[in-house]
Amino acid sequence: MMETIAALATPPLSGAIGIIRLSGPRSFSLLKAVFAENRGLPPERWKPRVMMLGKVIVDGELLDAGMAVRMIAPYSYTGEDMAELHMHGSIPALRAVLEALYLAGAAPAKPGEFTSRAFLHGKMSLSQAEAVCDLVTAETRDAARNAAGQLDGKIGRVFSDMYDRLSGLIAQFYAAADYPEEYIETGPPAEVLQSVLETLETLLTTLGKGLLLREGLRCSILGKPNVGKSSLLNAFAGYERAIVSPRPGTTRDTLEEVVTIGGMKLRLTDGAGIRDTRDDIEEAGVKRARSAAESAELLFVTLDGSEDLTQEDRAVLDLARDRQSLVLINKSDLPQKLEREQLEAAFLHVIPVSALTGEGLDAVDSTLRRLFDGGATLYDGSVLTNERQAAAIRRTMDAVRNALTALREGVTQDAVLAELERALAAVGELTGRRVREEIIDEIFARFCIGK
Ligand SMILES: Nc1nc2c(ncn2[C@@H]2O[C@H](COP(=O)(O)OP(=O)(O)O)[C@@H](O)[C@H]2O)c(=O)[nH]1
Ligand SMILES: [Mg+2]
Repeated sequence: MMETIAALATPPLSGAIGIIRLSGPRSFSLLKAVFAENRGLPPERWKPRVMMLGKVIVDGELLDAGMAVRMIAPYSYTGEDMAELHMHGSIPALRAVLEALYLAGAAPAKPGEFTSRAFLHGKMSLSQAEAVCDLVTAETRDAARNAAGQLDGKIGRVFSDMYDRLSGLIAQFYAAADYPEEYIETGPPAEVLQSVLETLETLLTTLGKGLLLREGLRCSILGKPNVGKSSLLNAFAGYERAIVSPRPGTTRDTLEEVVTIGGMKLRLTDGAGIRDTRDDIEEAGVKRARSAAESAELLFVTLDGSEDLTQEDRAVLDLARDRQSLVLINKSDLPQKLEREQLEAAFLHVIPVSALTGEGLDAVDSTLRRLFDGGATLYDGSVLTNERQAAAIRRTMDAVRNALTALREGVTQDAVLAELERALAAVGELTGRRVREEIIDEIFARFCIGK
């Protein structure tokens, strides 16, 4: 018998509403410990999936007015009996209700336990469960849309189709061995395997974009002191992330801020201005800024448009040569001195901006949009974002390739079958049909409580 779990499903912050979820066989009776429907109707008699108005009462003490709803197994998110209590988002009141529920016998839900129960009860596949986590933690519209597509089963259908094709093939091999006289061929094995390989290969090629979507692109703001690097970081972040000062050499540590520009998630770093210095702390900062720039996938080379180009600027521009970079000519609100022709000859994207007025930031936005595939990739759930899935796909492909080789070389059927079984096991890890408990635990541990 499964325990009945309870948790706060909304963030632990004060807000308009706070929702407590219950799942398990005792959901309805436990709800009675904290909620009284206005006409005195016990949850067991409520129409399922209809919100009931009532009072939140703990130990005879009125805590809130709220609404509650029940869902009857298997017609719920988890597939179990479930109840939700919608209260005002008052942290002390919500906490009191949770404590009362735990005292009455509910178990505190572990991270991801609602979704893992949904998976265990067959309400969703493993890739759909993983998509729940991706959707909740998505930071850009593309990431959210892709996760929603996967939640809808987009990638899961590919996996389960793979599973069916491989298990069909295995059955065919066994049938041929056991009942050669009734041997029915559903398709030439080599062709089935080849098409499985192609499908998986295509999926795997989307991983790079998927990881970018998840992890973001590392982008370094690079320039000599005082050109407005920290001001630009703040302008992109939308708040005063870094200290800005007219004094050169203010920023020493590297600061990172996750921002969305051109629909792209960027890990934007700002650091010390690049110059030769005798100050050993600043020197350490310059070193860090250089190494951040080296590992970055994109550079925002920043210049001060109100000044002539200096030797220090040229040294910075040298660092950006042959790198994916945008040259930002900052302080466009001031009278301009900097000559742009030479720069435009050497760099593809030279954009005047003003961190002060925000001028030109939209051009940075549209340039990035164009640079990074200009919306060519449809993030509709067909983009692989998950390393675990990628690893299982690689193992499947490896086994399928071995099976193909074995087939072609005409070795024993047993050898082919062993590889096919290995491929099936790897695909089973993708769908969740044959997945070890540790893997499941690991997946759901990434969730937050209440999901
Ligand atoms: N007029 C103007 N001043 C700016 C602009 N961006 C930065 N500044 C000023 O330039 C100075 C240096 O800015 P800061 O962001 O600290 O430069 P950093 O050393 O490159 O990080 C500060 O006084 C800023 O107020 C801009 O777009 N226009
Ligand atoms: Mg700075």
